[in-house]
Amino acid sequence: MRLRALIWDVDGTILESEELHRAAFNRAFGEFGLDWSWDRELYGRLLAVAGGKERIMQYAFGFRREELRALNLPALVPRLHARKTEIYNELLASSQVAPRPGVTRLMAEAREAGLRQAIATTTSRVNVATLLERLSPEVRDAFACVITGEDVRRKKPDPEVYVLALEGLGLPPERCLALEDSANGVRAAVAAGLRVVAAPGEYARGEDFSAAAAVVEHLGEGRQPARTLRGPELARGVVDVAWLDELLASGGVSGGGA
Ligand code: XBP
Ligand code: MG
Repeated sequence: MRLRALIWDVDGTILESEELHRAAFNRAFGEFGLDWSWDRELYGRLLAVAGGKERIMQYAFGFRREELRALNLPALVPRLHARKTEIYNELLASSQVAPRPGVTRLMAEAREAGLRQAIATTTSRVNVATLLERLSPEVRDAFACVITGEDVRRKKPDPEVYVLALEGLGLPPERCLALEDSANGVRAAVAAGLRVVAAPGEYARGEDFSAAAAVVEHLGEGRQPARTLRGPELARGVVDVAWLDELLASGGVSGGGA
């Protein structure tokens, strides 16, 4: 089998978590006495910037310039983001948000097939730890390395996080596949030499996935078969190891929107 490893994005890919992030940001703003509130439409635009601290800075400079003088952003943003992260982890630990269809199935299948697995995310490390706590032990232990926002100087669409994940796996990109939900994430993985399967997340639908080797509705499982939006058909209604290996061997079809 050509395929040796899967590299997983987190937010939007493993689970639809951005609504929990958005709620955490808004609650932190309120606790800090800021009359900032990110609705879905604005948050969808702000997600073009990966990384919560960077996103807050982008918002302050882009939408609250008149307040900048009164705000000591370099001191405020780290404290504000640290509180947001605490709130996010409380929400994640108590929420009913489950992994997306097919995610835990494919993680377990990949482990059974002897594939190595890694995580490459721009979210904060503690967020990933809380998420993994919610997965079964055999799935949680399947990850050979976890690269997070704290491990990189430049976040997606920069390839750094994927380059570090490949180093952690000790594998060349040609033997791996990345799983992503956003155009930024696809660009980061492709720039690291990887082929990518995109399953557009709730905030990323309509983005440009032309650089992905294939685009699917989601990864599919028993009662929730998945459709291909671009690329090889899912004959069994699911993204499984055999389909991924064939995609990699075929050279992957990049190009053409989905
Ligand atoms: C998504 C992100 C993160 C989260 C917020 O990460 O860009 O910034 O939106 O988490 P990915 P933080 O899709 O790469 O998993 O506030 O911890 O950054
Ligand atoms: Mg993502």
